[in-house]
Amino acid sequence: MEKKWWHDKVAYQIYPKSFYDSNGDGIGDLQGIISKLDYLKDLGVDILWISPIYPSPFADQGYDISDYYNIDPTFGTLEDMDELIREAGKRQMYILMDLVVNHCSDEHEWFEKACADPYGEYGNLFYIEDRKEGELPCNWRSYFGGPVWEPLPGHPDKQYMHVFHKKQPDLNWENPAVREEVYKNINWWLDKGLGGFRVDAIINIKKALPYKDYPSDRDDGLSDIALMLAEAQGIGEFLGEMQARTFGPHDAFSVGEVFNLKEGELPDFVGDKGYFSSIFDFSTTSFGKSDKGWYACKKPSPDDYKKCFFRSQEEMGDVGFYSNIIENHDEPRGVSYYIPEGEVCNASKKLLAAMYFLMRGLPFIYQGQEIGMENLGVVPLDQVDDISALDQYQVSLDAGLTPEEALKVISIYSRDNARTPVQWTSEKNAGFTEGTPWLMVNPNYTSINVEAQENDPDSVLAFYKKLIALRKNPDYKETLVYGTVIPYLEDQHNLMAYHRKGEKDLLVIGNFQKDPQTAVLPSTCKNLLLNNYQDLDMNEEKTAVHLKGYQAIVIEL
Ligand code: TEU
Ligand code: CA
Repeated sequence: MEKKWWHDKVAYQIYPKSFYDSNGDGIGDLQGIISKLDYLKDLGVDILWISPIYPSPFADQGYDISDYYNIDPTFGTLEDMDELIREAGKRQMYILMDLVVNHCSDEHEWFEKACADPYGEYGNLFYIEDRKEGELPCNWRSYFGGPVWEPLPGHPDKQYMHVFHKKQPDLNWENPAVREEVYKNINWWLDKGLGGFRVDAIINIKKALPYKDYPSDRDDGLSDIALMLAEAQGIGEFLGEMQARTFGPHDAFSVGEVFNLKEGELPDFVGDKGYFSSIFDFSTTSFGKSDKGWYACKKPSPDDYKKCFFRSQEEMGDVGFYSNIIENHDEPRGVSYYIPEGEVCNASKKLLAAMYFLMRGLPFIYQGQEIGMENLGVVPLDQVDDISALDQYQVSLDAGLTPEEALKVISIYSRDNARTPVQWTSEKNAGFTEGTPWLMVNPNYTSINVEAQENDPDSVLAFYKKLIALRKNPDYKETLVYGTVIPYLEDQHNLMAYHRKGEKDLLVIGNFQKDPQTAVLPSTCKNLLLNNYQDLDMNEEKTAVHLKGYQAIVIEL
Protein backbone atom coordinates (compact mmCIF):
# COMPACT_ATOMS: atom_id res chain seq x y z
CA MET A 1 0.00 0.00 0.00
CA GLU A 2 1.30 3.42 -0.99
CA LYS A 3 1.81 5.85 1.91
CA LYS A 4 -0.39 8.93 1.93
CA TRP A 5 -0.22 12.27 3.74
CA TRP A 6 -3.35 11.60 5.76
CA HIS A 7 -2.53 8.11 7.08
CA ASP A 8 -1.06 9.26 10.39
CA LYS A 9 -3.74 11.88 11.06
CA VAL A 10 -6.71 11.88 13.42
CA ALA A 11 -10.08 13.07 12.13
CA TYR A 12 -13.04 14.69 13.86
CA GLN A 13 -16.61 15.13 12.66
CA ILE A 14 -18.47 18.37 13.30
CA TYR A 15 -22.26 18.49 13.07
CA PRO A 16 -22.35 22.25 12.66
CA LYS A 17 -25.87 23.00 13.93
CA SER A 18 -24.96 21.51 17.28
CA PHE A 19 -21.29 22.32 17.69
CA TYR A 20 -21.07 25.88 19.00
CA ASP A 21 -23.31 28.91 18.51
CA SER A 22 -21.40 32.20 18.32
CA ASN A 23 -24.33 34.62 17.88
CA GLY A 24 -27.10 33.46 20.16
CA ASP A 25 -29.63 32.28 17.57
CA GLY A 26 -29.56 28.78 19.03
CA ILE A 27 -27.80 27.22 16.02
CA GLY A 28 -24.12 26.41 15.75
CA ASP A 29 -22.18 28.27 13.06
CA LEU A 30 -18.82 28.73 11.31
CA GLN A 31 -17.58 31.41 13.71
CA GLY A 32 -18.44 28.97 16.47
CA ILE A 33 -16.19 26.37 14.84
CA ILE A 34 -13.40 28.91 14.35
CA SER A 35 -13.56 29.85 18.02
CA LYS A 36 -13.06 26.20 18.99
CA LEU A 37 -10.14 25.41 16.66
CA ASP A 38 -7.67 25.73 19.50
CA TYR A 39 -9.70 23.28 21.57
CA LEU A 40 -9.61 20.81 18.66
CA LYS A 41 -5.90 21.38 18.08
CA ASP A 42 -5.22 20.80 21.75
CA LEU A 43 -7.22 17.57 21.60
CA GLY A 44 -4.85 16.50 18.83
CA VAL A 45 -7.11 16.23 15.79
CA ASP A 46 -5.91 17.19 12.31
CA ILE A 47 -8.77 16.66 9.88
CA LEU A 48 -12.21 18.18 10.43
CA TRP A 49 -15.20 16.87 8.50
CA ILE A 50 -18.05 19.33 8.66
CA SER A 51 -21.53 17.99 7.85
CA PRO A 52 -23.33 20.11 5.20
CA ILE A 53 -23.21 23.89 5.59
CA TYR A 54 -24.55 24.83 2.15
CA PRO A 55 -27.81 26.74 1.65
CA SER A 56 -30.63 24.32 2.40
CA PRO A 57 -34.30 24.21 3.36
CA PHE A 58 -33.15 21.71 6.05
CA ALA A 59 -35.73 19.05 5.25
CA ASP A 60 -32.94 16.58 6.11
CA GLN A 61 -30.72 18.86 8.19
CA GLY A 62 -28.69 20.24 5.30
CA TYR A 63 -28.40 16.97 3.36
CA ASP A 64 -30.79 18.66 0.94
CA ILE A 65 -28.71 21.31 -0.80
CA SER A 66 -30.21 24.19 -2.75
CA ASP A 67 -26.93 25.86 -3.77
CA TYR A 68 -23.61 24.03 -4.00
CA TYR A 69 -21.58 27.24 -4.24
CA ASN A 70 -22.51 29.01 -1.05
CA ILE A 71 -22.90 28.80 2.72
CA ASP A 72 -26.28 28.84 4.42
CA PRO A 73 -26.76 32.19 6.22
CA THR A 74 -27.57 30.25 9.40
CA PHE A 75 -23.94 29.14 9.43
CA GLY A 76 -22.31 32.31 8.09
CA THR A 77 -20.89 33.44 4.77
CA LEU A 78 -18.37 32.32 2.16
CA GLU A 79 -15.93 34.74 3.83
CA ASP A 80 -16.40 32.86 7.11
CA MET A 81 -15.66 29.63 5.25
CA ASP A 82 -12.48 31.08 3.73
CA GLU A 83 -11.51 32.24 7.20
CA LEU A 84 -12.12 28.77 8.62
CA ILE A 85 -9.94 27.16 5.93
CA ARG A 86 -7.23 29.75 6.58
CA GLU A 87 -7.36 29.45 10.36
CA ALA A 88 -7.30 25.66 10.15
CA GLY A 89 -4.31 25.88 7.80
CA LYS A 90 -2.41 28.02 10.31
CA ARG A 91 -2.82 25.15 12.76
CA GLN A 92 -1.85 22.46 10.20
CA MET A 93 -5.44 21.28 10.15
CA TYR A 94 -7.50 20.26 7.11
CA ILE A 95 -11.16 20.90 6.43
CA LEU A 96 -13.42 18.36 4.70
CA MET A 97 -16.85 19.31 3.45
CA ASP A 98 -19.73 16.94 2.90
CA LEU A 99 -20.32 16.07 -0.74
CA VAL A 100 -24.03 15.37 -1.14
CA VAL A 101 -24.58 14.63 -4.80
CA ASN A 102 -26.84 11.61 -4.98
CA HIS A 103 -29.60 14.18 -4.72
CA CYS A 104 -30.10 17.90 -4.32
CA SER A 105 -32.95 19.84 -2.73
CA ASP A 106 -36.27 20.24 -4.50
CA GLU A 107 -35.61 23.94 -3.93
CA HIS A 108 -32.40 23.86 -6.01
CA GLU A 109 -32.87 25.85 -9.21
CA TRP A 110 -32.13 22.72 -11.28
CA PHE A 111 -35.21 21.02 -9.90
CA GLU A 112 -37.31 24.16 -10.12
CA LYS A 113 -36.36 24.45 -13.82
CA ALA A 114 -37.06 20.74 -14.29
CA CYS A 115 -40.56 21.27 -12.93
CA ALA A 116 -41.03 24.22 -15.26
CA ASP A 117 -39.99 22.11 -18.26
CA PRO A 118 -39.72 18.37 -17.60
CA TYR A 119 -38.83 17.71 -21.24
CA GLY A 120 -35.98 20.22 -21.32
CA GLU A 121 -32.32 19.97 -20.37
CA TYR A 122 -33.06 20.37 -16.63
CA GLY A 123 -35.64 17.63 -16.66
CA ASN A 124 -32.86 15.31 -17.79
CA LEU A 125 -30.85 16.01 -14.65
CA PHE A 126 -33.41 13.98 -12.68
CA TYR A 127 -35.30 10.71 -12.93
CA ILE A 128 -38.70 11.80 -14.24
CA GLU A 129 -41.27 9.31 -15.51
CA ASP A 130 -44.84 9.39 -16.77
CA ARG A 131 -47.39 8.78 -14.09
CA LYS A 132 -50.61 6.75 -14.14
CA GLU A 133 -52.86 6.67 -11.08
CA GLY A 134 -52.33 3.51 -9.05
CA GLU A 135 -49.17 2.43 -10.86
CA LEU A 136 -45.51 3.01 -9.98
CA PRO A 137 -42.47 2.45 -12.22
CA CYS A 138 -41.09 0.19 -9.45
CA ASN A 139 -41.79 -0.68 -5.84
CA TRP A 140 -38.57 0.64 -4.24
CA ARG A 141 -39.00 2.04 -0.73
CA SER A 142 -37.28 5.30 0.10
CA TYR A 143 -34.92 5.29 3.10
CA PHE A 144 -37.25 7.60 5.00
CA GLY A 145 -40.40 5.60 4.20
CA GLY A 146 -42.95 5.44 1.38
CA PRO A 147 -42.30 4.86 -2.32
CA VAL A 148 -39.37 6.58 -4.04
CA TRP A 149 -41.88 8.14 -6.46
CA GLU A 150 -43.57 11.46 -5.94
CA PRO A 151 -45.79 13.46 -8.35
CA LEU A 152 -43.80 16.18 -10.07
CA PRO A 153 -45.00 19.57 -8.82
CA GLY A 154 -47.19 21.21 -11.47
CA HIS A 155 -47.34 18.00 -13.54
CA PRO A 156 -49.84 15.47 -12.16
CA ASP A 157 -49.02 13.21 -15.13
CA LYS A 158 -45.33 12.97 -14.16
CA GLN A 159 -43.35 11.71 -11.18
CA TYR A 160 -39.75 11.95 -9.97
CA MET A 161 -37.53 9.64 -7.97
CA HIS A 162 -36.16 10.29 -4.50
CA VAL A 163 -34.42 7.47 -2.62
CA PHE A 164 -34.31 9.67 0.48
CA HIS A 165 -36.91 12.34 1.42
CA LYS A 166 -39.29 13.69 -1.21
CA LYS A 167 -37.51 17.02 -0.83
CA GLN A 168 -34.31 15.26 -2.01
CA PRO A 169 -34.81 14.45 -5.73
CA ASP A 170 -32.15 12.07 -7.08
CA LEU A 171 -29.72 13.42 -9.65
CA ASN A 172 -29.44 11.34 -12.79
CA TRP A 173 -25.77 10.38 -12.91
CA GLU A 174 -26.31 8.61 -16.24
CA ASN A 175 -26.51 12.10 -17.72
CA PRO A 176 -22.96 13.43 -18.33
CA ALA A 177 -24.21 16.97 -17.64
CA VAL A 178 -24.87 16.00 -14.00
CA ARG A 179 -21.39 14.59 -13.63
CA GLU A 180 -19.77 17.68 -15.17
CA GLU A 181 -21.63 19.94 -12.74
CA VAL A 182 -20.55 17.82 -9.80
CA TYR A 183 -16.86 17.78 -10.81
CA LYS A 184 -16.86 21.52 -11.43
CA ASN A 185 -18.25 22.09 -7.96
CA ILE A 186 -15.79 19.76 -6.22
CA ASN A 187 -12.84 21.45 -7.94
CA TRP A 188 -14.18 24.90 -7.07
CA TRP A 189 -14.05 24.01 -3.36
CA LEU A 190 -10.76 22.16 -3.56
CA ASP A 191 -9.21 25.21 -5.24
CA LYS A 192 -10.19 27.19 -2.15
CA GLY A 193 -7.82 25.05 -0.13
CA LEU A 194 -10.18 22.42 1.18
CA GLY A 195 -8.53 19.17 2.30
CA GLY A 196 -11.18 17.00 0.71
CA PHE A 197 -14.66 15.58 1.15
CA ARG A 198 -16.74 13.04 2.96
CA VAL A 199 -18.90 11.59 0.21
CA ASP A 200 -22.53 11.10 1.18
CA ALA A 201 -24.70 8.09 0.34
CA ILE A 202 -22.67 7.60 -2.81
CA ILE A 203 -23.57 4.01 -3.58
CA ASN A 204 -27.08 5.17 -4.50
CA ILE A 205 -25.95 7.07 -7.61
CA LYS A 206 -26.08 3.92 -9.72
CA LYS A 207 -29.56 2.51 -10.22
CA ALA A 208 -30.36 -0.90 -11.67
CA LEU A 209 -32.22 0.00 -14.86
CA PRO A 210 -34.72 -0.58 -16.39
CA TYR A 211 -36.95 -0.30 -13.34
CA LYS A 212 -38.39 -3.43 -11.88
CA ASP A 213 -40.05 -4.59 -8.67
CA TYR A 214 -38.20 -6.56 -6.00
CA PRO A 215 -39.71 -8.86 -3.37
CA SER A 216 -41.43 -6.93 -0.62
CA ASP A 217 -40.45 -7.37 3.03
CA ARG A 218 -43.25 -5.38 4.68
CA ASP A 219 -47.03 -4.99 4.36
CA ASP A 220 -46.56 -1.82 2.33
CA GLY A 221 -45.69 -3.92 -0.76
CA LEU A 222 -42.45 -1.97 -1.22
CA SER A 223 -38.91 -3.36 -1.42
CA ASP A 224 -35.73 -2.41 0.38
CA ILE A 225 -33.44 -0.29 -1.84
CA ALA A 226 -30.59 -2.66 -0.96
CA LEU A 227 -32.11 -5.29 -3.28
CA MET A 228 -31.92 -2.91 -6.22
CA LEU A 229 -28.40 -1.74 -5.29
CA ALA A 230 -27.19 -5.33 -5.20
CA GLU A 231 -28.09 -5.62 -8.89
CA ALA A 232 -26.81 -2.23 -10.02
CA GLN A 233 -23.69 -2.65 -12.15
CA GLY A 234 -21.10 -0.15 -13.29
CA ILE A 235 -20.83 2.43 -10.52
CA GLY A 236 -17.06 2.24 -10.94
CA GLU A 237 -17.23 4.18 -14.20
CA PHE A 238 -18.74 7.17 -12.40
CA LEU A 239 -16.54 6.94 -9.34
CA GLY A 240 -13.33 6.40 -11.29
CA GLU A 241 -14.14 9.39 -13.46
CA MET A 242 -14.88 11.54 -10.42
CA GLN A 243 -11.61 10.53 -8.79
CA ALA A 244 -9.59 11.24 -11.92
CA ARG A 245 -11.21 14.61 -12.52
CA THR A 246 -11.26 15.95 -8.94
CA PHE A 247 -9.71 14.29 -5.87
CA GLY A 248 -6.79 12.70 -7.71
CA PRO A 249 -5.28 15.83 -9.30
CA HIS A 250 -5.68 17.72 -6.00
CA ASP A 251 -4.21 14.93 -3.86
CA ALA A 252 -7.33 15.49 -1.78
CA PHE A 253 -8.63 13.18 0.93
CA SER A 254 -11.97 11.56 0.23
CA VAL A 255 -13.90 9.24 2.48
CA GLY A 256 -16.90 7.46 1.09
CA GLU A 257 -20.07 6.69 2.99
CA VAL A 258 -20.31 3.33 1.30
CA PHE A 259 -22.83 0.70 2.25
CA ASN A 260 -23.72 -2.35 0.15
CA LEU A 261 -20.24 -2.98 -1.24
CA LYS A 262 -20.17 -6.06 -3.45
CA GLU A 263 -17.86 -9.05 -3.02
CA GLY A 264 -14.31 -8.27 -4.11
CA GLU A 265 -14.85 -4.54 -4.64
CA LEU A 266 -12.67 -3.22 -1.81
CA PRO A 267 -9.51 -2.76 -3.94
CA ASP A 268 -11.48 -0.79 -6.53
CA PHE A 269 -12.81 1.51 -3.84
CA VAL A 270 -9.80 2.04 -1.57
CA GLY A 271 -6.79 0.35 -3.15
CA ASP A 272 -3.82 2.42 -4.34
CA LYS A 273 -5.80 3.43 -7.41
CA GLY A 274 -9.15 3.40 -5.64
CA TYR A 275 -12.06 5.73 -6.17
CA PHE A 276 -11.72 7.03 -2.61
CA SER A 277 -8.90 7.54 -0.14
CA SER A 278 -10.91 5.59 2.42
CA ILE A 279 -14.37 4.36 3.27
CA PHE A 280 -16.02 4.04 6.68
CA ASP A 281 -16.14 0.66 8.32
CA PHE A 282 -19.84 0.31 9.14
CA SER A 283 -19.65 -3.32 10.16
CA THR A 284 -20.57 -2.62 13.79
CA THR A 285 -23.28 -0.05 13.06
CA SER A 286 -24.86 -2.31 10.41
CA PHE A 287 -24.75 -5.42 12.60
CA GLY A 288 -28.20 -6.70 13.55
CA LYS A 289 -30.07 -4.22 11.33
CA SER A 290 -33.33 -5.51 9.87
CA ASP A 291 -35.25 -4.71 6.66
CA LYS A 292 -38.37 -4.65 8.81
CA GLY A 293 -37.32 -1.51 10.62
CA TRP A 294 -35.69 -0.37 13.84
CA TYR A 295 -38.12 -2.29 16.05
CA ALA A 296 -36.74 -5.56 14.64
CA CYS A 297 -33.05 -4.67 15.00
CA LYS A 298 -30.73 -6.31 17.47
CA LYS A 299 -27.69 -4.78 19.13
CA PRO A 300 -24.27 -6.42 18.85
CA SER A 301 -22.93 -8.05 22.01
CA PRO A 302 -19.29 -7.37 22.92
CA ASP A 303 -18.36 -10.65 21.18
CA ASP A 304 -20.27 -9.65 18.04
CA TYR A 305 -18.63 -6.25 18.19
CA LYS A 306 -15.08 -7.56 18.14
CA LYS A 307 -15.89 -10.05 15.39
CA CYS A 308 -17.19 -7.22 13.20
CA PHE A 309 -13.94 -5.30 13.55
CA PHE A 310 -11.72 -8.34 13.08
CA ARG A 311 -13.59 -9.45 9.96
CA SER A 312 -13.37 -5.97 8.43
CA GLN A 313 -9.68 -5.75 9.17
CA GLU A 314 -9.06 -9.16 7.71
CA GLU A 315 -10.92 -8.26 4.53
CA MET A 316 -9.05 -4.99 4.20
CA GLY A 317 -5.60 -6.36 5.01
CA ASP A 318 -3.01 -4.16 3.34
CA VAL A 319 -5.32 -3.13 0.49
CA GLY A 320 -6.19 0.24 1.96
CA PHE A 321 -7.28 2.12 5.02
CA TYR A 322 -10.68 2.04 6.69
CA SER A 323 -12.01 5.08 8.50
CA ASN A 324 -13.01 3.86 11.94
CA ILE A 325 -15.87 5.20 14.06
CA ILE A 326 -18.01 4.35 17.02
CA GLU A 327 -20.71 6.86 16.06
CA ASN A 328 -21.69 9.67 13.69
CA HIS A 329 -24.64 12.01 13.13
CA ASP A 330 -26.80 9.11 11.88
CA GLU A 331 -26.09 6.72 14.72
CA PRO A 332 -26.82 6.53 18.42
CA ARG A 333 -24.04 7.50 20.79
CA GLY A 334 -21.56 4.60 20.75
CA VAL A 335 -21.25 4.43 24.52
CA SER A 336 -25.02 4.06 24.91
CA TYR A 337 -25.32 1.56 22.08
CA TYR A 338 -22.37 -0.83 22.47
CA ILE A 339 -22.01 -0.89 26.25
CA PRO A 340 -24.68 -3.00 27.94
CA GLU A 341 -27.37 -1.01 29.74
CA GLY A 342 -26.46 -0.04 33.28
CA GLU A 343 -22.73 -0.40 32.63
CA VAL A 344 -22.04 2.92 30.93
CA CYS A 345 -19.33 4.56 33.04
CA ASN A 346 -16.01 6.28 32.51
CA ALA A 347 -14.09 2.99 32.45
CA SER A 348 -16.34 1.41 29.81
CA LYS A 349 -16.35 4.60 27.73
CA LYS A 350 -12.56 4.59 27.72
CA LEU A 351 -12.46 0.90 26.80
CA LEU A 352 -14.72 1.51 23.82
CA ALA A 353 -12.49 4.42 22.82
CA ALA A 354 -9.28 2.40 22.95
CA MET A 355 -10.70 -0.61 21.11
CA TYR A 356 -11.71 1.20 17.92
CA PHE A 357 -9.17 4.01 18.01
CA LEU A 358 -6.14 1.74 17.87
CA MET A 359 -7.43 -0.35 14.96
CA ARG A 360 -5.63 0.02 11.67
CA GLY A 361 -7.19 2.90 9.75
CA LEU A 362 -8.02 6.54 10.18
CA PRO A 363 -9.80 7.17 13.49
CA PHE A 364 -12.74 9.60 13.38
CA ILE A 365 -14.07 11.13 16.58
CA TYR A 366 -17.62 12.45 16.42
CA GLN A 367 -18.23 15.72 18.29
CA GLY A 368 -18.92 15.12 21.97
CA GLN A 369 -17.63 11.54 21.78
CA GLU A 370 -14.39 12.75 23.34
CA ILE A 371 -16.27 13.62 26.54
CA GLY A 372 -18.42 10.50 26.46
CA MET A 373 -21.73 12.10 25.49
CA GLU A 374 -24.67 9.71 25.82
CA ASN A 375 -28.06 9.06 24.20
CA LEU A 376 -31.00 11.25 25.15
CA GLY A 377 -33.19 8.47 26.45
CA VAL A 378 -36.94 8.42 25.77
CA VAL A 379 -38.32 11.83 24.81
CA PRO A 380 -41.92 12.81 24.00
CA LEU A 381 -42.81 12.47 20.32
CA ASP A 382 -43.30 16.21 19.86
CA GLN A 383 -39.64 16.74 20.76
CA VAL A 384 -38.35 14.33 18.11
CA ASP A 385 -36.72 16.13 15.19
CA ASP A 386 -35.15 13.28 13.19
CA ILE A 387 -37.26 12.46 10.10
CA SER A 388 -35.95 8.92 10.16
CA ALA A 389 -37.06 8.44 13.77
CA LEU A 390 -40.51 9.84 12.99
CA ASP A 391 -40.86 7.38 10.11
CA GLN A 392 -39.65 4.49 12.26
CA TYR A 393 -42.13 5.41 15.00
CA GLN A 394 -44.90 4.84 12.46
CA VAL A 395 -43.26 1.65 11.16
CA SER A 396 -43.22 0.35 14.74
CA LEU A 397 -46.90 1.19 15.28
CA ASP A 398 -47.80 -0.46 11.96
CA ALA A 399 -46.01 -3.58 13.16
CA GLY A 400 -48.26 -3.66 16.23
CA LEU A 401 -46.13 -2.02 18.90
CA THR A 402 -47.83 0.24 21.45
CA PRO A 403 -46.99 3.98 21.29
CA GLU A 404 -44.92 3.54 24.44
CA GLU A 405 -42.95 0.65 22.94
CA ALA A 406 -42.49 2.58 19.70
CA LEU A 407 -41.05 5.56 21.58
CA LYS A 408 -38.64 3.24 23.36
CA VAL A 409 -37.50 1.77 20.02
CA ILE A 410 -36.78 5.12 18.47
CA SER A 411 -35.01 6.31 21.60
CA ILE A 412 -32.38 3.63 20.93
CA TYR A 413 -31.73 4.52 17.29
CA SER A 414 -32.91 8.12 16.79
CA ARG A 415 -30.42 10.29 14.99
CA ASP A 416 -31.29 13.02 17.49
CA ASN A 417 -29.18 11.14 20.04
CA ALA A 418 -26.03 12.29 18.30
CA ARG A 419 -27.41 15.67 17.28
CA THR A 420 -28.02 17.27 20.67
CA PRO A 421 -25.76 20.28 21.31
CA VAL A 422 -22.19 19.71 22.41
CA GLN A 423 -21.90 20.05 26.17
CA TRP A 424 -19.21 22.65 26.76
CA THR A 425 -19.90 23.75 30.34
CA SER A 426 -22.31 23.20 33.24
CA GLU A 427 -23.87 26.63 32.61
CA LYS A 428 -27.26 27.23 30.99
CA ASN A 429 -27.73 25.30 27.69
CA ALA A 430 -24.44 23.54 28.37
CA GLY A 431 -22.65 26.70 27.24
CA PHE A 432 -23.64 25.89 23.66
CA THR A 433 -25.73 29.01 23.07
CA GLU A 434 -26.87 32.21 24.75
CA GLY A 435 -30.24 31.71 23.04
CA THR A 436 -32.64 28.80 22.78
CA PRO A 437 -30.96 25.68 21.36
CA TRP A 438 -32.57 24.36 18.16
CA LEU A 439 -32.62 20.82 19.64
CA MET A 440 -32.85 19.96 23.32
CA VAL A 441 -29.66 19.72 25.32
CA ASN A 442 -29.09 16.37 27.01
CA PRO A 443 -29.99 17.02 30.67
CA ASN A 444 -26.83 15.23 31.81
CA TYR A 445 -24.72 18.24 30.73
CA THR A 446 -24.30 19.32 34.33
CA SER A 447 -22.07 16.30 34.91
CA ILE A 448 -20.80 15.57 31.38
CA ASN A 449 -19.15 18.63 29.85
CA VAL A 450 -15.85 19.77 28.37
CA GLU A 451 -15.03 22.29 31.08
CA ALA A 452 -15.25 19.78 33.91
CA GLN A 453 -13.21 17.21 31.99
CA GLU A 454 -10.47 19.61 30.95
CA ASN A 455 -9.49 19.96 34.59
CA ASP A 456 -9.67 16.27 35.37
CA PRO A 457 -6.69 14.06 34.47
CA ASP A 458 -8.91 10.95 34.77
CA SER A 459 -11.64 12.21 32.47
CA VAL A 460 -12.77 10.58 29.24
CA LEU A 461 -11.43 13.66 27.46
CA ALA A 462 -8.01 13.22 29.05
CA PHE A 463 -8.06 9.58 27.92
CA TYR A 464 -8.82 10.55 24.31
CA LYS A 465 -5.87 12.94 24.45
CA LYS A 466 -3.66 10.08 25.64
CA LEU A 467 -4.90 7.84 22.82
CA ILE A 468 -4.14 10.49 20.23
CA ALA A 469 -0.75 11.20 21.77
CA LEU A 470 0.07 7.49 21.70
CA ARG A 471 -0.87 7.19 18.02
CA LYS A 472 1.40 10.15 17.28
CA ASN A 473 4.28 9.11 19.54
CA PRO A 474 7.31 8.78 17.21
CA ASP A 475 8.30 5.50 18.92
CA TYR A 476 4.98 3.79 18.18
CA LYS A 477 3.56 5.69 15.28
CA GLU A 478 4.77 3.38 12.52
CA THR A 479 3.25 0.40 14.29
CA LEU A 480 -0.03 2.04 15.22
CA VAL A 481 -0.54 3.55 11.78
CA TYR A 482 0.67 0.77 9.50
CA GLY A 483 1.04 -2.30 11.70
CA THR A 484 -1.07 -5.37 10.99
CA VAL A 485 -4.06 -6.20 13.17
CA ILE A 486 -3.81 -9.73 14.54
CA PRO A 487 -6.66 -10.84 16.80
CA TYR A 488 -5.54 -12.38 20.09
CA LEU A 489 -7.50 -14.82 22.29
CA GLU A 490 -10.34 -14.36 19.85
CA ASP A 491 -12.52 -16.99 21.49
CA GLN A 492 -12.23 -15.67 25.03
CA HIS A 493 -15.69 -14.41 25.96
CA ASN A 494 -16.04 -10.65 26.44
CA LEU A 495 -12.37 -10.08 25.84
CA MET A 496 -11.34 -7.94 22.92
CA ALA A 497 -7.64 -8.14 22.22
CA TYR A 498 -5.41 -7.64 19.19
CA HIS A 499 -1.81 -7.13 18.27
CA ARG A 500 -0.63 -4.24 16.20
CA LYS A 501 2.50 -5.62 14.61
CA GLY A 502 4.93 -3.40 12.75
CA GLU A 503 8.34 -2.23 13.90
CA LYS A 504 7.05 -3.10 17.37
CA ASP A 505 4.68 -5.69 18.71
CA LEU A 506 1.91 -3.97 20.67
CA LEU A 507 -1.05 -5.65 22.30
CA VAL A 508 -4.37 -3.90 22.94
CA ILE A 509 -6.49 -5.72 25.51
CA GLY A 510 -9.93 -4.84 26.81
CA ASN A 511 -12.09 -6.63 29.34
CA PHE A 512 -15.48 -5.95 27.78
CA GLN A 513 -17.60 -6.76 30.86
CA LYS A 514 -18.14 -5.57 34.42
CA ASP A 515 -16.64 -8.67 36.04
CA PRO A 516 -12.87 -9.07 36.24
CA GLN A 517 -11.09 -11.54 33.97
CA THR A 518 -7.58 -12.74 33.31
CA ALA A 519 -5.79 -12.61 29.99
CA VAL A 520 -2.69 -14.70 29.45
CA LEU A 521 -0.08 -12.83 27.43
CA PRO A 522 1.70 -14.39 24.42
CA SER A 523 5.07 -13.25 25.86
CA THR A 524 6.29 -11.05 28.68
CA CYS A 525 5.10 -7.49 28.91
CA LYS A 526 7.94 -5.08 28.29
CA ASN A 527 6.13 -1.85 28.77
CA LEU A 528 2.66 -0.58 29.76
CA LEU A 529 1.75 2.20 27.33
CA LEU A 530 -1.83 2.96 28.26
CA ASN A 531 -4.25 2.01 31.01
CA ASN A 532 -7.75 3.27 31.77
CA TYR A 533 -7.25 2.46 35.46
CA GLN A 534 -4.62 3.76 37.91
CA ASP A 535 -2.97 0.39 38.31
CA LEU A 536 -2.60 -2.97 36.65
CA ASP A 537 -2.62 -6.34 38.32
CA MET A 538 0.00 -8.46 36.54
CA ASN A 539 1.67 -11.68 37.67
CA GLU A 540 5.34 -11.57 38.67
CA GLU A 541 6.56 -13.12 35.41
CA LYS A 542 4.58 -10.45 33.54
CA THR A 543 2.86 -13.08 31.45
CA ALA A 544 -0.73 -12.57 32.56
CA VAL A 545 -2.92 -9.61 33.43
CA HIS A 546 -5.87 -9.68 35.81
CA LEU A 547 -8.18 -7.07 34.43
CA LYS A 548 -10.84 -5.22 36.39
CA GLY A 549 -14.27 -4.60 34.88
CA TYR A 550 -13.91 -2.70 31.60
CA GLN A 551 -10.19 -2.34 32.06
CA ALA A 552 -8.35 -1.60 28.83
CA ILE A 553 -4.59 -1.54 28.39
CA VAL A 554 -1.99 -1.25 25.67
CA ILE A 555 1.29 -3.02 26.25
CA GLU A 556 4.51 -3.50 24.35
CA LEU A 557 5.72 -7.07 24.08
O1 TEU B 1 -26.91 8.76 5.07
C1 TEU B 1 -27.11 7.73 4.17
C2 TEU B 1 -27.80 6.50 4.64
O2 TEU B 1 -28.09 5.68 3.82
C3 TEU B 1 -28.17 6.21 6.04
O3 TEU B 1 -27.31 6.62 7.01
C4 TEU B 1 -29.56 6.67 6.32
O4 TEU B 1 -29.61 8.04 6.59
C5 TEU B 1 -30.15 5.94 7.50
O5 TEU B 1 -30.05 4.59 7.26
C6 TEU B 1 -31.60 6.30 7.68
O6 TEU B 1 -31.99 5.91 8.94
C7 TEU B 1 -26.48 9.97 4.55
C8 TEU B 1 -26.33 11.02 5.63
O7 TEU B 1 -25.32 10.62 6.52
C9 TEU B 1 -27.64 11.24 6.29
O8 TEU B 1 -27.56 12.13 7.36
C10 TEU B 1 -28.58 11.76 5.25
O9 TEU B 1 -29.87 11.82 5.78
C11 TEU B 1 -28.61 10.87 4.00
O10 TEU B 1 -27.34 10.48 3.56
C12 TEU B 1 -29.24 11.61 2.86
O11 TEU B 1 -28.38 12.60 2.37
CA1 CA C 1 -25.59 30.81 15.35
